Amino acid sequence: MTERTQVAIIGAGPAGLMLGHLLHLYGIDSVILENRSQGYVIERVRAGVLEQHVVDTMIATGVGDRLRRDGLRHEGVWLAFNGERRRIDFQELTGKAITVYGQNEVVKDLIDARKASGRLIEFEVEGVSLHDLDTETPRVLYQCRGESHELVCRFIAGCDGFHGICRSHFPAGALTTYERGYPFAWLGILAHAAPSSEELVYSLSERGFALFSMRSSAVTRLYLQCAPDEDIDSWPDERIWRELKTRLSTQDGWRPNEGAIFQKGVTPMRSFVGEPMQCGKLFLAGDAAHIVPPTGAKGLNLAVADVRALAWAFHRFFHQNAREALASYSSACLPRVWKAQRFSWWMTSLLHRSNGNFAEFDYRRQLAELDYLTTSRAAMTSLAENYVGLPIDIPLP
Ligand code: FAS
Ligand code: PHB
Repeated sequence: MTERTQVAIIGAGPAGLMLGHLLHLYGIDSVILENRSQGYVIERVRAGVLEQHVVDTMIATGVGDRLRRDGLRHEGVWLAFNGERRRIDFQELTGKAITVYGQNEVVKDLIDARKASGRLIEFEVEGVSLHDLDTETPRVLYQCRGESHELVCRFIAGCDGFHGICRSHFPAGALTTYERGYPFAWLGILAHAAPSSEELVYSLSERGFALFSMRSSAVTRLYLQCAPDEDIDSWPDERIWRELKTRLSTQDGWRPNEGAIFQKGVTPMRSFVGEPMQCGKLFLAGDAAHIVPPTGAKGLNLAVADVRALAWAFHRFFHQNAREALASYSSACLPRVWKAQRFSWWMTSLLHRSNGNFAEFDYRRQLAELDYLTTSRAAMTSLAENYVGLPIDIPLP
C-alpha cells in the first residue's frame, strides 16, 4: 500500500511529536511513524526540566493548557556541598525561570494534539527503512498491523533517538561523530513522597553526586551517581534511601522525604554529536543527532530547538519556495548543540566524583569551584543563563 505525504517523521518522542505539531500549524502534512506502543511512549520516564523557550513554544502553539496548570515554575536552584545549600536565583540574574514538567506529560499533550489534528500517527510500526534519499521522492518502507506500506514523501525527519535507524542511513563518510563517555551513570527513582524543597538540589558529597527533583506536590524524583554498569537489582529501596540521605542531607536539617518507590532505573551517561545533521532529503533532530549527559537538563530542550528550526525551514521551502533555511539547518542548529554540550559536560564534571589517582585533589578542586561559583555574581549568571536556556530566535507558526 502506497501513501504520500510532505514530511515523513520517524519517531514519536518530543522531537518527532513537536515537529509534527509545528508542521500541522504551518499547514504542512506529515506522517509520524513510531515503533513502540503509545502507552510505552507516554509512560517512559525521562526528562523533567523545560527551558523557558519550550514553555513559550507549547503555550504559543496551543498545547500548553496542562503545562500552565500543572507545571512547577522554579526561579532558582540549590547547590549543596560541604553540608550546606546555596541558592542560585535565576529570576534575579536572568529574568527567566525553568518549569518542572515531566517529559511524559509533554508527550501526552503532543499526542493528544496530533490526534485532534487528524494527521496520521502510527504506533508499533516495524521494519522502518529509508530509500531514495537523494531523489525528489524519498520513500519510507515499513510494516504496520501485518501490512506492508510505502510512504512517498518530499523529506524525512529522523527523530528516532540515539538508538534509532535514521543516522545509519547516511552514506559512508557523510557523517562525522564526536563523543565521550563518563565513568559513571545515574540511578534514578520516582517516589510517592511530597518534595521537601520547592526547588531542585544538585549535591556533590564525598560519596558522589545526587540530585533532588520532583514531578508534582506528591512525587519526588531523585538520582544518585552510580557505576556505569550498576545492577539495579543490587539496590533495594532501603539502600537507595540511605545513600540519597547521606549524599543530600545538609547541616540546616534539610533532607528528602521518603516514600514508596514506584519507578527505578539506571541512565547511562554520554556526550555525542553527529555532524552534519542532514544528508540529502534526511534531516536529523533531537537525540538522533546529539546526546548530552542529563546533568544540565538539556536533552529535551535541545530537541525542541532543533525542530523549531526544521519546521521553519520546511515552511520556507513549501510556502515561500526558499531553500536557504533547509540548506543551512545543520549549521543553524550546531552552535546551540555544542553550547549545550559544553554546559552539560561542565555541570557533569563539576558535580560528580571522579575515581583514580587524582580523585582527592579533584574533589577539593570541585569544592573550591562550587564555593567560587556560589559567591561570584558573574559565575552564577553564567550558570543561570545556560540553565534557563540561551536565547532562541526562530519564528513560530
Ligand atoms: P526520543 O529517544 O525521546 O524519541 C525517539 C523515538 O523514536 C522513541 O519513541 C523511539 O521509540 C522511536 N524510535 C526509535 N527507533 C525507531 C524506529 N526504527 N522506527 C520508529 N520509531 C523509532 N533529558 C533531560 O533533559 N533530562 C533528563 O533527566 C533525561 N533523562 C533521560 C533518561 C533516559 C533513560 C534517556 C534515554 C534519556 C534522558 N534524557 C533526559 C534525554 C531525553 O529526554 C531526550 O533528550 C529526549 O527524549 C529527546 O527526544 P527525542 O529526540 O524525541 O528522542
Ligand atoms: C528531572 O527532574 O528528571 C531532572 C532534573 C534536572 C536534571 C535532570 C533530570 O538535570
